[in-house]
Amino acid sequence: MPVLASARYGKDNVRVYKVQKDEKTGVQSVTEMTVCCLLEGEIETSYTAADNSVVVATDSIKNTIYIKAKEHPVNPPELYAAHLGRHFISTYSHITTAHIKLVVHRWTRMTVDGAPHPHSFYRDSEEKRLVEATVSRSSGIALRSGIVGLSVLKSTGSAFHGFVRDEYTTLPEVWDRILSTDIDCSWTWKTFGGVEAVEKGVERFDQAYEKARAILMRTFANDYSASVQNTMYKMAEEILDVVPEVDRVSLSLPNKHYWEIDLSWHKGLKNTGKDAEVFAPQTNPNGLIKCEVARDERTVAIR
Ligand code: AZA
Repeated sequence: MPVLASARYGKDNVRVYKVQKDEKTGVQSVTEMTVCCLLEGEIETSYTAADNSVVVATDSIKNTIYIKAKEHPVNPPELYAAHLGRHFISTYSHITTAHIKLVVHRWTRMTVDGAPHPHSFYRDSEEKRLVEATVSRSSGIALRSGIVGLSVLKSTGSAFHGFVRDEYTTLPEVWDRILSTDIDCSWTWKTFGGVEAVEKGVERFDQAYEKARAILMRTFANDYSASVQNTMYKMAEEILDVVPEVDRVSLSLPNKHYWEIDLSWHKGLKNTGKDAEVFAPQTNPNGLIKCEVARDERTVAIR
C-alpha cells in the first residue's frame, strides 16, 4: 500500500515590496523580495482523505507574508524569515516546520549630481541575496544565507593544466585564460534556538553578507587560478575564517567558456595564443563545479 513519504505545501513567488521612510530627512529605503513559504506537519489527511480541516489555505499564507512584512522589519532578511516561520509553528499546533525562502532583489540608491538620491534606485545587476530558514518546533531555526548570480570575469590570471590526458582529451593545457562565472555561494549558520537568538546580534547577517561578497570578488580577482575548483575552495576557506558563526560554505560555479577563434584563414590574421584578442563566448555546454566546505569533521557529520 502506498504511503505519503513526505509532504509540504504553501505559497511560492509572493512578491513583496516594503518602503522605510525617514520623516526627518525625507530619505526613503526600499526592499523588494520574492518569498516562498511551505508548511510541514500533521497534514497527511489533506492528501490521503480529502480532509481540508488541516489546511491553512495558501491564500492565507500569502496574506501572512504581507502582514508579517508590515509588523516586522524585513531587514536583515534572516530576521524577517525567522519571524514569518515562527508565526506558523506558534499559531497552528499541527504545523511543525515552516520552510521560508527569500530572494532579495537589488535596488541600489542612485547617485545624482554626485549625491545619493533620497528616493530613487536602479537595478545594478541581476545578482540576488538569498535566505532560507527552516523554522521547526523540535530543532529551532536553521538559517542559510547566500548570494546568487554574482557574474564575474577576469581577462587573465587563470590557468588550467596538468589534468588527465587520454584518448578522450582534446582540451589544450593553458597557462593564461579567461575565467568567467556566475557565483552562487551560501553559508549555513550554527542553529539558532529561536527568534530571540536570531535577533541578538542581528548585525551579524549584513556583516557576513558584505564580507562574503567582498571575499568572493577579492579572491576571484587576486588568485592566480589553477582551476575553478582550487579558487572556489580558497573562497570558502576565507569565508569560514572571517564568519565564525558559520559552519559550512557551499559554492556552485559554472565555468563560462570563452573559446579562442583561429582567424589565420583570413589574410593570415593572428588571433591565437598570445595574439588572441577576439574570443567567442559560449552559452553551453558549460563546466559546473560545486563544493561544500565544512568548518571541521564535526560539522561534516551533522549534514
Ligand atoms: N576546472 C577548470 O577550472 N577548468 C576546466 C575544467 C575543470 O574541471 N575542465 N575543463 N576546464
